[in-house]
Amino acid sequence: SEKIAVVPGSFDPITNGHLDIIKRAADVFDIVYVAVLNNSSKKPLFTIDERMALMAEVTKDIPNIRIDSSSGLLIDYAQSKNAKAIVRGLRAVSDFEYEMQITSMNRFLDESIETFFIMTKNQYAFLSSSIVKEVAKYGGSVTGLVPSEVESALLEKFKK
Ligand code: COD
Repeated sequence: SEKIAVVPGSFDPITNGHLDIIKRAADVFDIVYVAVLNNSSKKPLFTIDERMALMAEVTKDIPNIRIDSSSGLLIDYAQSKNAKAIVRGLRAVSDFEYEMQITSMNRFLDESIETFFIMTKNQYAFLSSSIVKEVAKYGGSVTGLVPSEVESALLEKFKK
């Protein structure tokens, strides 16, 4: 049967680090749902629709990827898609504590859905949406850190 995975995140906006994780997940699983979700502890810059549109644009050449969103719990979403796996990316040690918390909570809610971690490539180890937004906000260049579509969207957002 088809192996289905969900790659969840805020993706506000998608960076090359996220994109790398998504591509690597799509190499392993038959179908990958990229779920653009709200993280209640973050205040988003882009709306869910804007984030989904950017995500669709930069993944359009990968046939087994589906872009989606949900306003509820990740685990309910994963169940609704019949997913066997949740895939997360890991950067530095700093991600570890937080990822452990989410993973054990999701396992408590449904222990049949396994969480897998893909370790970031060295060049993306210190890359985050927040740092990209910070630099773009003050007019710095983020070329090479995000897809060009995202770079344009950031320029547009911060245009005075
Ligand atoms: N290299 C590799 N991986 C990276 C990089 C990078 N440079 N940057 C980020 N990542 C990884 C992150 O570690 C994460 O795995 C993924 O990419 C997405 O990152 P973010 O920051 O966009 O997403 P988060 O961490 O804000 O996502 C949190 C969720 C939205 C998944 C979470 O809040 C959630 O599940 N919300 C829905 C409600 C819910 O179910 N809550 C209970 C969860 S216990």
